[in-house]
Amino acid sequence: MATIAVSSVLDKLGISSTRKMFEKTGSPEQSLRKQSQIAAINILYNNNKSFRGPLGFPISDVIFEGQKAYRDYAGGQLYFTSDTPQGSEEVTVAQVRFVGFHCNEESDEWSGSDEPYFILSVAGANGSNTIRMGPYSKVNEGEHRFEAVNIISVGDMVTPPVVLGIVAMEQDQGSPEEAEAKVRKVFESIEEKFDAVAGELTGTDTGSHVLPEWSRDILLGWIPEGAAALFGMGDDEIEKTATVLFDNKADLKEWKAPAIIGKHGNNEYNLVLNAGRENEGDYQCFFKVDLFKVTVEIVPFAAS
Ligand SMILES: [Ca+2]
Ligand SMILES: [Ca+2]
Ligand SMILES: [Ca+2]
Repeated sequence: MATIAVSSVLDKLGISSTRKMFEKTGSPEQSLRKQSQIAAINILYNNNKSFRGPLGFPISDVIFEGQKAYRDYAGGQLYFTSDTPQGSEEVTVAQVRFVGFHCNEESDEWSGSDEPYFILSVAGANGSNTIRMGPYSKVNEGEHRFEAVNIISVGDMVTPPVVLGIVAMEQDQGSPEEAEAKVRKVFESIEEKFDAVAGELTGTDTGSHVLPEWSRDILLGWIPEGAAALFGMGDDEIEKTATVLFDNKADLKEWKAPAIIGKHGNNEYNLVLNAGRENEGDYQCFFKVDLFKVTVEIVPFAAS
């Protein structure tokens, strides 16, 4: 029977009473064995950097099935098979690829064509990356450009859900490098904010979303910050948008990426996002978003 020495859990929590352990788990479970298992799973989660690590946010409470106890996370699972909790060796990570754009409408400035560029960022609870595509020269209404560039790749080990941010700009006299650096900095500050709250995570909310409300605020809060950072940059801003991907608990349980919509050039896409503003141009951006399973080493329970 999977069980755990209560004393080892109390030791690791630095407390001496089981009543305190019950308070810490916040679970209504009455069984001391089950309470110890919940506490041990939480300890193992923290050993693995809680939501800043490969497991990401919890998508279930601790579930008891016969002698088994486990908790599902966006990235993987922590469970008991013997007397110490263990982690799944495979975790789920997200990949987001930009496959190009279509110009629905040019700006109304004097030149005969536009020079759009796209600053693309992906941020999750445990990582972020920002790239810039363009400026593309001489873009006219009705034209396509084809790309196949990952914003985050499997190797970046970013656990879903993620936020995909698009800052679409049109170059005139400004510096795309500078704009990119400013957006990158805004996204790096998201990670700093996450670091500041890591370790305070308790319990789960019960909705269908994976992202707790406070994390959603942090992940989407970059839009006003980005607006301030990019103000007066010399290039025209077309639009800033943010989309949350893989935030549905059911999708992560079934490990499901969106269905393929079609091909842009030679590359499949399963996500189309629009970026446009009246008189500044209008673009459709094409993406392929995926979930992959990768092997990871879970820091063991005994490590703390
Ligand atoms: Ca034109
Ligand atoms: Ca221009
Ligand atoms: Ca312009």
